Amino acid sequence: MPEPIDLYYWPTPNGWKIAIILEESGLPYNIVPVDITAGDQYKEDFLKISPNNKMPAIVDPEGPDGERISLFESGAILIYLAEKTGRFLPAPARERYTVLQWLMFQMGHVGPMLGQAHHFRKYAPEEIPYAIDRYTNEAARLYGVMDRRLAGSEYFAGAEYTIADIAIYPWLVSHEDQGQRMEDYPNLARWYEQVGSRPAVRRALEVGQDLKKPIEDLDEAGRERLFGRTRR
Ligand SMILES: N[C@@H](CCC(=O)N[C@@H](CS)C(=O)NCC(=O)O)C(=O)O
Repeated sequence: MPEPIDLYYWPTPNGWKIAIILEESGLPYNIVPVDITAGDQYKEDFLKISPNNKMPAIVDPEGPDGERISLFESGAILIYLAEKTGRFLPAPARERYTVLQWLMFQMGHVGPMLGQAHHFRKYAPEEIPYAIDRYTNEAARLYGVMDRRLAGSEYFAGAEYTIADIAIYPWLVSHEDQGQRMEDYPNLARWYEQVGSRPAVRRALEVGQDLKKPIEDLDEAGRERLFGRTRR
């Protein structure tokens, strides 16, 4: 049995990605909570692992050379765990690049833009119509791109479920908060249902739910730590 991986985690879409691949692959892991509402992401020991002060991050005592390895950025962690387990990232070059292409699409667009849509629609202290329109429109454009891709493909990278699906799914869980209706995107809705009914995905979305504090309940200091101008 391999040694457990430490998953530095808070129950958010980027955290869920790694919980999903760990649940799918059956690798043993420990949760190390990083309460991003309490400022844990700025603690010195965490910054040594994740210098951009974001979770998720992992520490695997058994890296590729048998030595301890730490990694931040969920896309890199997904690639690492897929290569470690030999699952969810096919080896043949053409298939592999197709997966990486959709994974990068998630990292560069789906995560950042849907995150902004959610933020300006739900958490911004004042209503800014320009920002709400800009990011809601961008969210709709991205949902359209995904819907068209899934019209001709069972999963994002083809016939197989891969780390591209694992990366994208968690970001669509809050589609209503991004101003989107799943019924407007029938191919995406079919995929969303299919991926969301996988037992490992359902288990992963429950990981650390007991830790979660609704952002609406944060006090002024907590909001400042998460969204404010003085963040370092
Ligand atoms: N590109 C990063 C984004 C990670 C990220 O944005 N994490 C957020 C929570 S979803 C976080 O840790 N926020 C804390 C902060 O910004 O201080 C990844 O995919 O790992």
